[in-house]
Amino acid sequence: MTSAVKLAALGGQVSTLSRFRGALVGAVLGDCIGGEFEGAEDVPFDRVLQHLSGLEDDTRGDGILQYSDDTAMMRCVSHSLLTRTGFDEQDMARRFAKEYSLAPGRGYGSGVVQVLRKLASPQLSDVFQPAQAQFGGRGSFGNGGAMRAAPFALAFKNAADVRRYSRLGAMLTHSCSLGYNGAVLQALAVHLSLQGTLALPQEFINKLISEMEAVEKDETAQRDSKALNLAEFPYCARLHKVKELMERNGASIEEVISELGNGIAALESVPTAIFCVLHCLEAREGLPEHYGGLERTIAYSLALGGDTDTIACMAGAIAGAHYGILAIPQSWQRSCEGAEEADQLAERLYKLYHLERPEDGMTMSDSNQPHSHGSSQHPPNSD
Ligand code: R7I
Ligand code: MG
Repeated sequence: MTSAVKLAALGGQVSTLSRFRGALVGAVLGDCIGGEFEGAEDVPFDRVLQHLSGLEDDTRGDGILQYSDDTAMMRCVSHSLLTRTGFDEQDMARRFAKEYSLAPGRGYGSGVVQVLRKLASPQLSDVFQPAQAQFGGRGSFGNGGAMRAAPFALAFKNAADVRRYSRLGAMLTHSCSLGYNGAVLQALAVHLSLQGTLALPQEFINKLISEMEAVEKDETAQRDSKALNLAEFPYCARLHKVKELMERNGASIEEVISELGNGIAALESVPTAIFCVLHCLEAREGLPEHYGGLERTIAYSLALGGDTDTIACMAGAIAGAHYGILAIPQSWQRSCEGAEEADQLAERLYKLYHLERPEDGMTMSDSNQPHSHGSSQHPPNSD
């Protein structure tokens, strides 16, 4: 039986609007709800559950949990892809810079703010250049490219486009391969989840491993992992650990943190987010029985501590694409700033995804160079 047939047999409905809405709203919720524990070392389940039950209190008002840079930048990505009907690096870069200048206090990484300030310069012609100057010229390996990658999976149907544009979109701020390949992995995970692949978890993880084997073959990726003293094919190595932890079924929080990480580096957080989703496909000890899979995923991501908002944001996008919008409690949505807008953006991205584009069906040759990649059918505008 082919995968598609197997998924159909499992009743997996493919790429429904509900999945698109779930993905973007799930991401915003992870960001807003996860902010409470950002940087915490040890987060007992009791504290997580107390925080989450507080969201059910109607007297607290709407939008009380504010979003951070994760959602701020994801909004920019969505608006840019929608306005330009595709990827336009100039437009996206300008939106990042403008968003940062209007609301600099959203918790941006300390390095990326230098990039965002440079991107605001009207004299700048190469929008990839400021990112390349970061960290002694190697670029950032932070998870800032990955945290905002979900909309690429919602805008492009073909895996090759998802890979290509999530990479370029990340390179506007993160030019180290560990940074942009984390974004590619996150976007591919959302892409597969939208198609119902999480109904077969082994297939999901194996597919991600084979995708990343191709991605990490790249010469720059090989060079960067060597320079940073990492294993060859570092994302593949982490994804194999995810598989081992899944097979162990019942790994402790401490084991998960020590084997996968919970930090601000993309390598220490994207595979972790993927594990959170896979681990929470079934009921878990310490989490309420009435919780559905999306609630479990967000709760579990918070319990890992560390970069909780970003890990929950990435896990929320992947899980939301699997369970759909109806699995997200209304009270959680009401509590989070930006959830309503994310829902509307997801609906518009759904239309873009299904739009017939001239390049559909053509084979895309992936290039290592960030230039000459505007897929937009319009010249950059200045809005
Ligand atoms: O990756 P980025 O946008 O933000 C990462 C996290 C997210 O959780 C955000 O929500 C925010 O809270 O922070 O920001 P960057 O500044 O590019 O990278 C984040 C941090 O990773 C940097 O401030 C550095 O501490 C570290 N880092 C590096 N350190 C040494 N060498 C990233 N790249 C390097 C490097 O090459
Ligand atoms: Mg964060």
